[in-house]
Amino acid sequence: MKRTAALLTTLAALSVAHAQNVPSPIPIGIAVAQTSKTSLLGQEQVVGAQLAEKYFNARGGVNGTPIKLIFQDAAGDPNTAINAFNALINQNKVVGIVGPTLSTQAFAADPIADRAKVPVLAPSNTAKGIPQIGDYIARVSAPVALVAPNAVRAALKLNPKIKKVAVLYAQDDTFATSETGTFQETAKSLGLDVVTVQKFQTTDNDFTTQVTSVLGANVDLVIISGLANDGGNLVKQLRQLEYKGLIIGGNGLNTANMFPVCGKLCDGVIIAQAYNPSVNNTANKAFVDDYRAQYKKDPPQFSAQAFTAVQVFVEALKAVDKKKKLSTQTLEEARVALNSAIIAGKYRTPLGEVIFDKEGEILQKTFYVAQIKMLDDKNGKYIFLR
Ligand code: 1QQ
Repeated sequence: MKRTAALLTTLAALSVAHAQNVPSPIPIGIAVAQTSKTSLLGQEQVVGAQLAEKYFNARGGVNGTPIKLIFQDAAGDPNTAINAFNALINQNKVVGIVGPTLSTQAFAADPIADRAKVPVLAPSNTAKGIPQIGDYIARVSAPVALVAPNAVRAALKLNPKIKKVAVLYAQDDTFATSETGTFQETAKSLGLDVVTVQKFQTTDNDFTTQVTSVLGANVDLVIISGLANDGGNLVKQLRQLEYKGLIIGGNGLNTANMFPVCGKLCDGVIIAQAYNPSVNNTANKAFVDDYRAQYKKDPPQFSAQAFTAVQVFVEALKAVDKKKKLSTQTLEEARVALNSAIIAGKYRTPLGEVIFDKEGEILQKTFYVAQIKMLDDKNGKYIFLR
């Protein structure tokens, strides 16, 4: 028994001594929602990341060494995100992680990567406080506090007579709770009256109680902070019960995968965007062309943000590799260097020019607003208002 223990200690010491160098291809982890209801958002991220892998590998990868994306399904819960992060860090030995999909998950999983000194690029975590989770956490998804107000301003432009507002939010989602705060402050600062605030759960399907309150309050704008499935059902039930005014959806409703949920009744929903397919630079043009060739439509925000996260990793890895060949660096060494390089770089991405502040917060200049135009029961498109 004692001998076995001694042997194990020796083996452990040996494996530390032979700490692994960065392999070729260079493994980058992707931990987004591939299953669960959150996959309505995550599927678009998978596509964006894959397009980036193909695009950058076709252009020499990291100074001649290809990258390889390794997917671990982070699904929709904090625990499933934690499992995906652990697998990527300890088994797949990735240099960095793109993920998870939800802020709620990020608050649980990011501290694990931070403690392991593995850089994380959040592709869609927009709640307050994400980059502040730790030194190794940065995001390419602009904070909701900057993006969401644009939707309220756009709604007022469409209907300057708006006065009374109803606000609804999913109280079991950290992001939705963060976002509704922003929406409510914005509405008030623009002189609107928030006459009712209704709560729901992301797992709810029946919104009769909330819709009845909204109709009773006689509002001309409804603002929803939830996720795609619950948000879509809420839109549907508002329209079925004859709510006629404008509807703003938050970032959790920002996917074409919501279209089959509310069908034609999704028509007219206004959603602020951190991406516009008309961004004029090389990376975005290639991204839009590749996406259109495959899906016959314009790419959505979540795909563009995932593409951008992979791009930032690739370009920061190039900078690290230039200083010292990645193949001669241990994984631990490379992860630390990569983290510093991310913050130091400047990137021309589908989102436009991306730089970070020293905490890892994205400094993005331009935001947009789009309105859903349904073409039939399942398909629709985003018309950009600005
Ligand atoms: C967050 C979000 C999600 C709703 C986008 C996938 O913005 O959780 O922060």
